Amino acid sequence: MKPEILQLNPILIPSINQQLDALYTVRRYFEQDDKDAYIREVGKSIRGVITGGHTGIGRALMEKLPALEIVAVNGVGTDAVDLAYARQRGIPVTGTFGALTEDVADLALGLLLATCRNIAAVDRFVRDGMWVKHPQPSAIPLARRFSGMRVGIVGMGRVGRAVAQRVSAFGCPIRYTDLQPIEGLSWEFVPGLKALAEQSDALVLCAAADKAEGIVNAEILEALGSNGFLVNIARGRLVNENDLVHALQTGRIAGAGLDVFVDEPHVPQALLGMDNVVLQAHRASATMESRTAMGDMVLKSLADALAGKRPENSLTT
Ligand code: 8YV
Repeated sequence: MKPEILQLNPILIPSINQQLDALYTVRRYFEQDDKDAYIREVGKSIRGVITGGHTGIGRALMEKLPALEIVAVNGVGTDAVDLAYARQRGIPVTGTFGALTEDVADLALGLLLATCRNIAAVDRFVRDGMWVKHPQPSAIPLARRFSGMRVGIVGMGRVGRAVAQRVSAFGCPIRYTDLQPIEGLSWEFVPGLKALAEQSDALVLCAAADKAEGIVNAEILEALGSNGFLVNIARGRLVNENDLVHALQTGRIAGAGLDVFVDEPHVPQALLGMDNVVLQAHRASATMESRTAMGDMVLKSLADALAGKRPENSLTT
């Protein structure tokens, strides 16, 4: 009999789904209307869970899976998983560390450029026929030069470093903050987010959200200043969204490029009408390449755990 796996989010790579189906009985939780009834029906025999970084899995659901041997996160953020409870039960929780770094960093660059150069707003201007109606150059406000901007990176893990490498090519002085300075990095460490914001023209959030909820608040945005830009490709809850909306509405910061939000897929209504904000739909790792590499890592973690081996990427065992 094939082991039973509970899949909390869809996987968009057909070859990964084919391999999962060949090896396991895949219970597609995300397709169920009555999820509680479904868990009552299949919960006892589930040996593995696949979940997304944003979805994670809480204690309440894990408690209903008594045979659970692994939680494989199809992503790198494990902030939505109850790691302490998994640890207590000896359940490995794995992530796809390293598989999506380049694509997430690429999107950060895209958002930096798009925000500073008003790419999305000007695209709308052209599509809406406004260029023809208002051909005078003054119809579109001048943008800001990204090359040479002082970039502050919040969280210097794999993604933070990949962002730093990319912005170096634009001649940007780079500083970063993290829990502590990271050995072997040539970029300047700044202790404290406020000090980093004061010394940056653009802040890029690359930090894990586990213990950093709301760290970007009114005070930090004020420190970033009216010429400053914020890019978030990490987690929405790193930012106090009300403070961000207020800072954008009142010109306390210049603009924002956001891939992630507090209550996805809901985006604060006020942001939708702002031309100095570029919005994405939690897409930073959404490439064929990353998602294939991520799926391969999920398959490997499941296979290891269900064969009684400690998966290499386990954070809890
Ligand atoms: C994914 C993520 O969108 O890695 C993460 O933590 O949030 C994203 O890469 C998600 O995990 C895909 O399910």
